[in-house]
Amino acid sequence: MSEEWKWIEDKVKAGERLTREDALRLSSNPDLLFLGRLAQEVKKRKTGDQVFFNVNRHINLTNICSSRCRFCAFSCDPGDPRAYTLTANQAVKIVEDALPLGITEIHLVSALHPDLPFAYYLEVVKRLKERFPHIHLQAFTAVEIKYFSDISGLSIREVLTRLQEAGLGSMPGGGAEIFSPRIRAELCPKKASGEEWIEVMKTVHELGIKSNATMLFGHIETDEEMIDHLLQLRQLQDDTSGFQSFIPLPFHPRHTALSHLSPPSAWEALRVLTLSRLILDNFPHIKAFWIMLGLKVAQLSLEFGVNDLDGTVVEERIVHAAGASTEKGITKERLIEIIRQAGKVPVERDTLYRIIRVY
Ligand code: V47
Repeated sequence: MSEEWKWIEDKVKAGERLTREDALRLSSNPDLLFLGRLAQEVKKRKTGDQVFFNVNRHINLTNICSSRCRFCAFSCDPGDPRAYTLTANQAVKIVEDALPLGITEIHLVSALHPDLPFAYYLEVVKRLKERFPHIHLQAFTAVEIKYFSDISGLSIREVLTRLQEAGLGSMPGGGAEIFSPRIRAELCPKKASGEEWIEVMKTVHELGIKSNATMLFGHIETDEEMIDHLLQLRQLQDDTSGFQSFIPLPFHPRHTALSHLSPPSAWEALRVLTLSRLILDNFPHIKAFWIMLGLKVAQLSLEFGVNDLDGTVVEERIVHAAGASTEKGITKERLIEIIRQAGKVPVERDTLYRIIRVY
């Protein structure tokens, strides 16, 4: 690497925090292998050669959604032939069927359903926890929590406390998209703003609930908007330390209102993963959601700052509605093989990153 970029190498080696200006400068560097080496250095410092994975089952309770974000091909209006809503019994049955896989986590998200009351979500959580007390329930995005507050008239804190009492263990990082008001006005004007997402997460962390954070990239965002998204997350993490992992999600345009856009390339995905690892110095884990990245890019990402692979999943609906051609799930054995092939040490974890087994 030329002298021009030595400053960043020095900063990363010294463990110094990147400024907004540093991040912007770095985002203009097209040398992906250089970025990857830097990100890998940060990752090694945090978790060595270990790569975490978990055995989980994703469940989407309904696809009927009043938000109808332009990037989403999964949601639909009531009355649409694709519309479905699971009963609590059906959700229980789905988990029962997944028990032989040895799942330790249920990843449960819903949509902004126009008619279902908050009591429905509480009931599902309660039933799942009663029936499967040993399985961790990671449920509902910050956007949904804000919506539950709106429809129930309860405060955000009260909504969270009731869900916690019913059995919620932690929260996924969805609904963050890109915090920029320009992007949200363009893509998802009907749901919680970036500021509201951050406010909800602040309360989540204050209550001692751990969460993840995501970013949807590869649509109409600029590098500046992406970096500001990362910096807002870094600031909140400084304040609360409540985030466990960060998951950049590559946009899949098929069947969405943005189907004229090309999906982000492998190069772009790896670039975003490396920048995330370098900027989010206070996040313990950067996670590759292989379902959206594709297994091949997800495996390569283990050389570009990623230390966590999600997961067995079993059934995924959101990006498969948007044309994803990946499998909907994967076996634990295959995840282990993929990590080993990349020269890393597979570590099965639970949702709170406690080690279950090192392979
Ligand atoms: O918020 C929606 C994204 C998210 C599309 O926290 C799309 O561990 C690509 O957040 N193309 C939901 N992405 C999924 C999510 C998630 C996934 C895995 C792990 C975790 C975690 C969280 O999916 C939404 C949105 O950003 N999304 N439509 C699309 N067409």
